[in-house]
Amino acid sequence: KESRAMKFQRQHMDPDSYPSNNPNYCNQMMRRREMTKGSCKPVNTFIHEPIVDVQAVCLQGNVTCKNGQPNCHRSSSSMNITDCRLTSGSKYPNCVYRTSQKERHIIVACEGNPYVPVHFDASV
Ligand code: CPA
Repeated sequence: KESRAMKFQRQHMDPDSYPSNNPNYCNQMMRRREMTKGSCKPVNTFIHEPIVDVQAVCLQGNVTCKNGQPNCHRSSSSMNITDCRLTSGSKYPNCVYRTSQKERHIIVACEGNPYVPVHFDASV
């Protein structure tokens, strides 16, 4: 079974593709990473940094998560990310996304032992 840590990696990690200016990146990746099955996931962020650097965020500044839980962490450095947002006219099963490259601090929720990312909370 897929663990929550593995699910985070499937949904949010893409270390090997450097933010390209491919306007179809989100359309392709949201489908390839299985976020367009059953419904179109409305918002999703991909992180283009080494996995070790993203795991290390769990040891960085502690912040409150959007849901009020205390287990969120803000990266001390900004990271290369791609923000994928479902376009307003998009109708399942045709999930159409807007792709935007950004350099932001990321906020992730961490859990477990080892204490690793399990949820992407926000980019700031
Ligand atoms: P995901 O990381 O799979 O916010 C809803 C989804 O949208 C969320 O999915 C992340 C994504 N998103 C994004 N980029 C943004 C904004 C949103 O990618 N800029 O969440 C995994 C699971 O974690 C969900 O079932 C909800 C759960 N969760 C929420 N808060 C949590 C917490 N503090 N600790 C553990 N799990 C939490």
